[in-house]
Amino acid sequence: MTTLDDRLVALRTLHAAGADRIPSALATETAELLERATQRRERSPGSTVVGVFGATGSGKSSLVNALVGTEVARTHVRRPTTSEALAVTWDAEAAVDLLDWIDVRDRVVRAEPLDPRARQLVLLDLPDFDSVESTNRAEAERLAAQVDALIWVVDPQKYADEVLHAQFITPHARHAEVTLIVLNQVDTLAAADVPKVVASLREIVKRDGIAKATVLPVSARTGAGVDKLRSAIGDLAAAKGARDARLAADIAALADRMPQPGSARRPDSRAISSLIEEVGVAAGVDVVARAVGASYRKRSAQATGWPIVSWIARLRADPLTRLGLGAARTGTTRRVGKKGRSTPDPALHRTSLPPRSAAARAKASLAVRSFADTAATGLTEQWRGGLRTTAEGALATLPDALDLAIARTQLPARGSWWWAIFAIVQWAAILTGLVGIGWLLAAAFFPRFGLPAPEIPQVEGWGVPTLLIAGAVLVGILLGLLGGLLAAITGASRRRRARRRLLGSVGDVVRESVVEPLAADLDRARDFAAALKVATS
Ligand SMILES: Nc1nc2c(ncn2[C@@H]2O[C@H](COP(=O)(O)OP(=O)(O)OP(=O)(O)O)[C@@H](O)[C@H]2O)c(=O)[nH]1
Ligand SMILES: [Mg+2]
Repeated sequence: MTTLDDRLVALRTLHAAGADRIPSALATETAELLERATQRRERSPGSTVVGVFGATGSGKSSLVNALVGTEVARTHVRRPTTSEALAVTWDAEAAVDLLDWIDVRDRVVRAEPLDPRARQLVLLDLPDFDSVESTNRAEAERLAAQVDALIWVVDPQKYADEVLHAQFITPHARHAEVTLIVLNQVDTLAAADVPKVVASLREIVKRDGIAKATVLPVSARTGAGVDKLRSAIGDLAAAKGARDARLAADIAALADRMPQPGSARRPDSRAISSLIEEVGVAAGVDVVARAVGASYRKRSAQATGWPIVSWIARLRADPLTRLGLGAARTGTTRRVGKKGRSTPDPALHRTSLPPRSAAARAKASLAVRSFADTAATGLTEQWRGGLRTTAEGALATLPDALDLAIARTQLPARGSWWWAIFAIVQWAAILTGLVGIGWLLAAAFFPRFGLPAPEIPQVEGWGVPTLLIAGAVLVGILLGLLGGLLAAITGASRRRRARRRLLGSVGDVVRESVVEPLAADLDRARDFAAALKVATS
């Protein structure tokens, strides 16, 4: 069983989740209804306000008099007669608050209740709703929204009136539980015609949307049927549920007019991963990862290459530094620059990644938009539009956030332990080579200066100094080749690791600024749909 409290909670959800997804007029009505429900529930919980509505001359005032049993309301042949609402109460104290709130000034207090169960009844005689006086109509409409139960009074001439049915009864189709339809002036019909007119009226009301309406034939003039009407009013007042039933019907009627959001599932992890991949590639993850590999290879060549020529490598700029992602910014240590300036804070610093090409930017935008569209599948147009707006909002902040995330990513930048060993061996080889050269030079030139030439031992017919030189050159070449191979292998693994880390950073940004806001939208749609179900049940 759905209680009024459940419905009010649902209505609050509809208001919050539906904001800018439902037409603004509906949003305003929702806020007004929430306010009205709160106001009504704070006042006279035991009272039941029953309003008597109808066209001018249908006999509303006469009927109120007949019900009360004395002339409390003015009736007249001149039209319209009643221009201000009149309240009849049987417990003046209990209803004061309520009557102040609904702003009915004209009040009479009676002693003898029209039904024993209706001591806390407030009966309202109202101006006509189809009046030539627009203030009458406004007053009737205002109170139709505020009373707890509605009595529609029609007469045999105008019971099929279009205005009454289309503009008043149909919008209150949800209010059947708190609605009585009274066919007045049955004394003007031949007795045999009464059931026919009642049946015809019931049929029309059915078409209005009220399947099981209570239609009571009465005559205010002769008093026929008035007792039955009194007891029907007594039923409404006795249950004391009219107030809640009315508010529940208001909520249901309003919810009936709200657009369905449809239903959609949250994007799965595969879709999220491929979005991150696409956005990451567009943001230059591969450019940076390749630079990490190239930087490693360059530094490795510097450290392990043939020392005589490896200084040439030193002249080339480090590929990472060229991107504004120098080793100092990416490693754990922060170096102080050559001129004593400290390296810029990565949080403030932008990478100098080549400005993303129009094509790359378009690709990232497309990826985000199509992710949002896929996520919105199953939602109705209004809600899809909402997700699209969210995606556009994310796209506005995404490039900067990605740049920052890339700048902040800790890239693998340390050297390798084997560089030192290679360097030592390289230098040892060079020294060995120099010894060989010195030896040969000594053998050639010492005799000229009258010095004894050093002896040159032979191994397998080769002079030892020559072998030393050849060995040094060979070791240099071999180390160069081996170092290059190791640097290529390690560089590739550094590149892959850097790519993984960069995609990790990109993933954090994409999750926070794209996936989560869209998921929140989907949750909103789901909450709205659930609330709609409760409100209309
Ligand atoms: N024959 C007959 N005449 C009725 C009956 N009820 C009301 N009348 C007459 O219809 C006329 C209008 O009655 P009111 O009670 O003033 O009608 P109303 O609906 O209050 O009209 P407004 O205040 O102008 O909206 C009066 O002349 C009544 O005497 C009825 O049951 N039978
Ligand atoms: Mg009247």
